[in-house]
Amino acid sequence: MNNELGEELCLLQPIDPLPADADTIAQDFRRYLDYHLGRFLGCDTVYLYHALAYVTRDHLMADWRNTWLHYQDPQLRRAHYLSMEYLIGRSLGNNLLNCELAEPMREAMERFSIRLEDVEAKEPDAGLGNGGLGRLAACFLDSCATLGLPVIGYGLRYEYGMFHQHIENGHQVEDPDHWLRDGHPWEIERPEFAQTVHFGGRVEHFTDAQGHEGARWTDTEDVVAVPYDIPIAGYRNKVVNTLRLWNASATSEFNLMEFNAGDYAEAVALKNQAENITMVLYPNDATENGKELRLRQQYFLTSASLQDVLRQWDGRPIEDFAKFNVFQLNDTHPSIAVAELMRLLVDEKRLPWEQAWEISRSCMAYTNHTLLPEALERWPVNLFESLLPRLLEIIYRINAEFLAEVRARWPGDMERVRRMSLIEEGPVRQVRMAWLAIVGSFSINGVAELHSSLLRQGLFRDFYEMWPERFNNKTNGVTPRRWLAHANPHLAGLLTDTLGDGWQADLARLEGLRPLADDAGFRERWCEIRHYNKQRLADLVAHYAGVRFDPSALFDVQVKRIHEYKRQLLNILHIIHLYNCIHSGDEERVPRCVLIGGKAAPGYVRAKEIVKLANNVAAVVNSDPLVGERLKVAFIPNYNVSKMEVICTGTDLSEQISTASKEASGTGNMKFMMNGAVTIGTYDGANIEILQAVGEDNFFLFGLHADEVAALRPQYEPQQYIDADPDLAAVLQLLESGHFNAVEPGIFDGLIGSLKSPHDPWMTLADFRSYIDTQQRVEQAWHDTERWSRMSILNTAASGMFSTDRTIAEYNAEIWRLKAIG
Ligand code: 26Q
Repeated sequence: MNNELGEELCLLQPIDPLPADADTIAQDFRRYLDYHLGRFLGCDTVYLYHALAYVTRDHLMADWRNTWLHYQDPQLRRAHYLSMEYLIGRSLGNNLLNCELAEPMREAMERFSIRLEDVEAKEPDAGLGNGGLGRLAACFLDSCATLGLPVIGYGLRYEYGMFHQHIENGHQVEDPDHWLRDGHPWEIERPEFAQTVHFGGRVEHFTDAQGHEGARWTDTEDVVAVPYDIPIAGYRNKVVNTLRLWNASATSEFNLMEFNAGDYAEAVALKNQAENITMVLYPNDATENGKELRLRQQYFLTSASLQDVLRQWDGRPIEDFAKFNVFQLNDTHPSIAVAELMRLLVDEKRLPWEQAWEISRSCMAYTNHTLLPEALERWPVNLFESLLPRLLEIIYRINAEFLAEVRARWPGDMERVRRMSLIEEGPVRQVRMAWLAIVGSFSINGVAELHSSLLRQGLFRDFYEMWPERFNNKTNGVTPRRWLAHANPHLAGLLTDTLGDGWQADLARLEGLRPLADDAGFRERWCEIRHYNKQRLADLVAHYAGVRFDPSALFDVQVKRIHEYKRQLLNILHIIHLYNCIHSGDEERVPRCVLIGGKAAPGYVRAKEIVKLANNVAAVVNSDPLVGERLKVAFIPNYNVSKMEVICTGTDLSEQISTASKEASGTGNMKFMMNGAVTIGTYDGANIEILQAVGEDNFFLFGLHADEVAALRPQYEPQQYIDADPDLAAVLQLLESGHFNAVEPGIFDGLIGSLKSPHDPWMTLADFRSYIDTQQRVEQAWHDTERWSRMSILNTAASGMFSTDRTIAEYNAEIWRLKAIG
């Protein structure tokens, strides 16, 4: 049996784990610092971080190799997660936790008078994602490793991750995120497994000596994909899986050209063009349609990954491929995989089309993450034609055979054929990537119950009628290791004292907290920890936003990407309403600190205006002496994973206020709940399942439901709500008066206009009254400290089902069907 290196497998011996006592760790740390990094103990903390990361990585190596050796078993079925995004955040703390190294490491550092936390804080976030979808992929990898599932993550090694956001005069300003500048200690470059990816060129058709037709894609521009592997450690189980990220590099031909061709500059420019592919993450959480570089990225990821899997398959019967391999497509971004696998099987492996299609369709599974029609990916046919001509041919053939099936099933139904075609006709013909993913997959899932059912009834209805058995739901989750055990060490300690160890990988055990909600002593400990976490959050806010939060106030938080459908505007309207109440002498209010954070896509003008409005309202409220401590508002710049680790533990009220039907799931909602926040939310996405789990008494539900939103839309008249509601009228009046933009006249006219438009797709004003009233109920509950702490405990207790361990167990039971190792 040959292994990847072409050596006999038996030459590859497992290696022994390193001793993990504080003495050895301290020694190794000094060796890295002194002999590898060439730095002194008193150097910049960033080098201490590097030394610590290397020591930690060394401790992962033996398990990483052993896990890999396990996976070489030819009888093992494996899954390949294809995603354009992995929003990992920091790795040091998480790896120390999962590998049980935190304590010896802390002890070792104490000998040098170094605080582990200070070193951890030096790690830059790996921000290779935009938001929910990318963070979900990272949580999934953690759970796959913890469950011992043979799953490899494939992605791109962007040189620049998600931009850094800073605020200037209230406006968002973007700075590049050169996260690799100081080196990335977690990765291992493996040039020996590089793959070549083709672009451009043309297709030649031929008939071979046996009379079989074939296609040859020639005159291509080639780019080399070099893999960088990152270890993904399971929780205390000695399993270490792999995240393989591809880096684009020019082929060696470019180097030759530099010497031979007269045009040196042209040669270097071409080299740059090739290496541009993985230069930057597109900072868009909806869609940036039609950008050629984005399509290049998608194909680059997909082709390199599929070739890598086929390389490992080499020498085994291709008929068995689908029995041992499954691909999970994280949204349509890698959905070109459907056509690329066909190309590799038909053109390279010379399989008959029908057999290739059978294999291909049996090993692809697709997850949808959005219902917003404008976010559905479409690519102009002519772009495909010039960039990926062979793939376009393959898509045409898939489409022809698929539409023949549709016609056979619904004879004469031309309208249906038009709707279902992979090619959208019109002035610009476009490839519908979601349709390609559906036609090419055996499983199609949404990410929360409501979302999956809306997909079946709405967006994917035609396909559901054709293949109902392919559709399923997999409600999202979050990993409790990062989001509870690591982020909230004090609460984790209390949980372990109360429930015993092991809840970290068996989150349903949190149910055991329920009876303790009635225990005054327990509630007291709970509140002490929450107070500590709130102080930590207050320090973060003071540091980054320069606003003082008093931990005895209600901490009301909305952090997520800035998008109209998420309705940060509704939150801001409520803040203005509270401001009005204070000014009109309403003494009943509860002291409240409102925190808003999130990034706007750089080209999304309306979202940037929302950032500006949040900042301006904060400035006015915070500097008003009459308001004092009753209301504080802060916008935290550069919201990211490591900030969320602090934010979610110190939040009392979690704002999940999207227009019903628009938020596919949400996952921030789960992080807050797990850490004891109570949600104010609409009947949308996973909020519904959170509500069901925790019960109506422990959740502040408001607003129109999805069906009511749909029914109201054609007759939506925002002016009616304004006329009928003096509070709303007062809020809008203050906004329109220029109170929050005294020196910047008119800058919010567009925003205000959108709220008052009958065509406002997010129907913000329709939910205003219900939101305001529900916020009032929040305050009543907050007044009653005992009631609130009860609610808080019950939220954590009910959060067990929102562990990605449950989500991944379902993916595995119903889609992947992998055998766990160990
Ligand atoms: C597409 C084409 C071109 C450029 C960018 C994109 C692009 C990039 C990222 C489109 C969408 C995304 C990300 C979407 C996303 O994060 N969706 C969220 O997924 C979460 C995990 O399932 C859900 O919880 C959220 O409800 C959903 O909004």
